[in-house]
Amino acid sequence: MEDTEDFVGQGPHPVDDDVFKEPMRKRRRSDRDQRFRAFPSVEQSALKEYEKLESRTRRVLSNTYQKLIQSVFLDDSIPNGVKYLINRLLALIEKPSLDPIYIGLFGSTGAGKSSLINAIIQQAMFLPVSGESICTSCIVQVSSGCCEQYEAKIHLLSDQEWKEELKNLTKLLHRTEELDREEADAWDRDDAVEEAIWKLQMFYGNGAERKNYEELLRAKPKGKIPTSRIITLKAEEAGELSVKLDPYIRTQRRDLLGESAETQIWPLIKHVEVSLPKSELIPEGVVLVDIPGTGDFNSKRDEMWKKTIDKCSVIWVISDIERASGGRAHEDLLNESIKACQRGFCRDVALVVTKTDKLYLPEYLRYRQAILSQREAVLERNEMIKLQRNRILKEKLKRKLPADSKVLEASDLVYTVSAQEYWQQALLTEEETEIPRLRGYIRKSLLDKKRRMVTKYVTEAFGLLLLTDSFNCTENLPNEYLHMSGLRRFVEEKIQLLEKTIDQCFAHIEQPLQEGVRNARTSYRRILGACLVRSRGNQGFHQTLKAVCLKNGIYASRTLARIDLNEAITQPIYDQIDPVFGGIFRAGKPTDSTLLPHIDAFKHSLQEKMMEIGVRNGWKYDSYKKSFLIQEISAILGGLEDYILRKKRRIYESLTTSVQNDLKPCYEEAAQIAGKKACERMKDVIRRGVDRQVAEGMFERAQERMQHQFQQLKNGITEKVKGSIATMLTLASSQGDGLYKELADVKSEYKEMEKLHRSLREVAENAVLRRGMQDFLLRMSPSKSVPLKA
Ligand SMILES: Nc1nc2c(ncn2[C@@H]2O[C@H](COP(=O)(O)OP(=O)(O)OP(=O)(O)O)[C@@H](O)[C@H]2O)c(=O)[nH]1
Ligand SMILES: [Mg+2]
Repeated sequence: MEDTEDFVGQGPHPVDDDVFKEPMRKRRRSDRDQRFRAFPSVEQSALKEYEKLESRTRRVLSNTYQKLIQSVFLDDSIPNGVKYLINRLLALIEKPSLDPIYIGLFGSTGAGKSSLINAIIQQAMFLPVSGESICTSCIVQVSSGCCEQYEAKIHLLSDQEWKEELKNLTKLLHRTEELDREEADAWDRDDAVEEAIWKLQMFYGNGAERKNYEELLRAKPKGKIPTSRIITLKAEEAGELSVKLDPYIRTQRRDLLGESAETQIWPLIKHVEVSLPKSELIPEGVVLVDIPGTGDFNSKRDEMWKKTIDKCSVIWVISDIERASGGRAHEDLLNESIKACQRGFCRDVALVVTKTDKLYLPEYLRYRQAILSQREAVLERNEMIKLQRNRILKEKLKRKLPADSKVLEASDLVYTVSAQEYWQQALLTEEETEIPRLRGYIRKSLLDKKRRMVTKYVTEAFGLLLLTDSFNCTENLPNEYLHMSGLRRFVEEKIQLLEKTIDQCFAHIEQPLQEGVRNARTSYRRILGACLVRSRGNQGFHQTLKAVCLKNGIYASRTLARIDLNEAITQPIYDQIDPVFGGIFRAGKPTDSTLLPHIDAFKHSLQEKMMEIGVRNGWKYDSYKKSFLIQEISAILGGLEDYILRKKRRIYESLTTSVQNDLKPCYEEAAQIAGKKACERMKDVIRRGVDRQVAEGMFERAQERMQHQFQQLKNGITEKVKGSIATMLTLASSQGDGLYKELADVKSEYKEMEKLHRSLREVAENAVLRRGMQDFLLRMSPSKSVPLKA
């Protein structure tokens, strides 16, 4: 997709912007215009229309709500039907407008993540960057628009969380005296230990590393810790905030023990949130997340690291052009992102290759016949990389994700950017640095999400208004039909059928799961062996191994590749189930194994039945009751989708969780080992422990647990459906049963809501139309000589 920023202000507005002649106060209007400054006019119009639709829907809902509560306020008892209605209205009114879109920048140290964010937000040197050592120390979230100033919140570990960290750090350093000379040397070089010592010294001062847990609990920290556990920084200017923020974010060098107040609380920092004033460049509602490294030794931070990845709806895997292919770390990061698509909310993965300006021309030209300038060479290489990486990435995604995943439809999976050239423009134009293209990507993601959200919101609101209005409706309702056991029986049968379909759909996982377990049984020794050796040998490894055991098989630090024994030995199972698993939970084309389309089909069959009943009973064309039933079914089953997405993660992780659980005693035993040959003995305990567990059916248990999770999901789905539909039918058929009462007149609200619902289509059509016109104008424009890509 081509970026459209050039277009701003170029052409006339193709379509009258104000499709709804809304009597809007002046101030509010200009406020909204401000918020979309980041968008070119075409996208701006679409976003504004969706915002208008949403805010007007909210207004209608609040008016209705007010009228309703006024009309029942003095009643002794409020009928159940009305209660249901009031609760639903309130829930919808209070629903937050749009959860922010998290865009995760994920990459190894030095890849250029922070530099890229600085370029995107157009603030050179805002986040600290460094070419020499690991720079960003924690997760940093950057967003815009929430306040007038530049603001940062530094979130610290809670007291409890720090105590847990302290316990682990001291355990890691424990019994060092028992080491013999050789091992003491190794110990010195161990990363895990160095980091632990350094953290304790920084927080409590020199000598802290020799104290035990209880002593440290009584020790007084050097720095002052705010009771709120949040430090807030504010500034008028970006530069000013950047200076204040720097010591909190920048990784401190271990050889220079900082004495400043900021560095003293440094071991406590969990993550940092930065918000910019309204920005021209990143729209409100978007959060760019700088996710450094591959996890953290502290469990809380490590959990956050995973959760942060999972909450991203877009992940950009950032990699230095010189290391864009191959490289263990790069592959790990890619795999982790793909996993996030499986278990989390991620819908989109892209590869962003950075530092494209770095090219040594004589070297590049050696293998080329042509004579190229530096610039030509850079552009040529960019194209080549795009082609090549696009293909490789697609193949990889295809192996892991179902064939028609949304990600695979994307034409561009690869971006070649230069943050340095964005500022210098010595070689490339701004366009060619592809920073504007990434901004376009961000805007498109936001627009897509807004469209989905508003459509759902308006549809649901419409259903509620239908129901509210039907309370007062004099339409002759065929209550007897709704009462008839026929309809209930129909629904029951359909639910049974749904249950069966879900079973069939989940059954697709059985075979790959079994296959995976077989593979895991034959390969776990080899995998474990590979995890337990390090290229450097045992030297400096045994404390890391101890850390692995203290953390039940998982060790993550800023400097080493993540070690996760549980994940490693279950990987053969994941290799087998991944495509099927993704297939079950994806949205899109219905196949036997896809869950959501089955639920959709269920929805349609119920809705059809309602229509049929309506026709047979001579309901008017847009009878309230019929429409309400149809809308409400959509709302009930729409809510189910979120439920399923939330459960997905638990199911996916059940294999590793189960294995971790089973291996816990063995990790605990190994963590106790110290003294001579500790490393070998630890490995031994782990190997034997795993052997024993495997013999006792560890993988089979993991398989069972996953199957059990699937069953639970099925039960959850059918129970929810049963409950909601029963309520709905009771409501729909209960007029005259004392559940209903004459309510305030909401005719005008209903009419307005109906209009808003209709204009949903109009807005979508307008967007398509505008886009087409813009493309046409762009093609016609003589100033735009750059050919447009298809
Ligand atoms: N030549 C060139 N250098 C760049 C570019 N982008 C970043 N760099 C340099 O690469 C180095 C690392 O950049 P950072 O932005 O700190 O990398 P990071 O991914 O944030 O690294 P960590 O914070 O350690 O995870 C710095 O010296 C940057 O100046 C680029 O487009 N071109
Ligand atoms: Mg960084």
